Amino acid sequence: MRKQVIAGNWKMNKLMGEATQFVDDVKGQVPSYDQVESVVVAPFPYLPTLVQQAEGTDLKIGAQNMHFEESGAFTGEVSPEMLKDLGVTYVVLGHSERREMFAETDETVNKKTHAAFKHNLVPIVCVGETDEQRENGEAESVVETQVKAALKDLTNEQVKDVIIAYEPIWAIGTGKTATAEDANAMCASIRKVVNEFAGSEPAEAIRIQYGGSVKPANVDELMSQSDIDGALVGGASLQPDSFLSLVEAGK
Ligand code: G2H
Repeated sequence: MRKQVIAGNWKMNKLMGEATQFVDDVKGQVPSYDQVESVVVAPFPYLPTLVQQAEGTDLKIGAQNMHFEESGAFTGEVSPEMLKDLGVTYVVLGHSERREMFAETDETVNKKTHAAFKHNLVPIVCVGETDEQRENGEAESVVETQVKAALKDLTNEQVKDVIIAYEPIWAIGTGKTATAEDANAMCASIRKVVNEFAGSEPAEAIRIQYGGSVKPANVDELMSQSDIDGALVGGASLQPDSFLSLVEAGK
């Protein structure tokens, strides 16, 4: 039985006061970590404060990106060790917005995934096809290429601990959600790719989230699918009540 992971990706939203208020509001109300992993994925400046606020609760804190190098002349970047040092638990890698706007590639996503394991951070690796690729019948092959590239040269034990977030780009922030059946079909196809790539044990263990306009109204149906093990949620994760309904659906 795979434990669901519900992560709220705040993207570039909220000021410090709003961020801390949010964590105060939800930290005592999220389900037990044994039942579901509830994660707030916050902007870098808020991470140290939010980690301290959430300490000892069932709420975990994640980052939205990081560099793969340990340290050095990389102006504006944040290293894996810096995140670990702050007590961050999860890191989102290769979100489509970073692939599209900040030149993230399959190769950098793979390097970052290795770096995450080196520093005991749980990687949430995002994959997904564009509208055009789906219309051309290429969705599965595009996602297969991204998954194989991200997992390249990981050990099977590491593959088990990766979280993949399947986010069809046409469903992100658009209000369009993949049907639960379509989302599940792609998550099942990703699991098949992992099976071919690393064997049945990692394929059964790896968690695959769906992301793209997930909200309280559709989360139950999505989470009840056989191959969907959680959600990466943007817009609907910004309000405490909405975030709490989403994490409840992961139980
Ligand atoms: C996809 C998702 C969060 P939203 O980017 O990663 O955003 O739920 O707003 O579509």
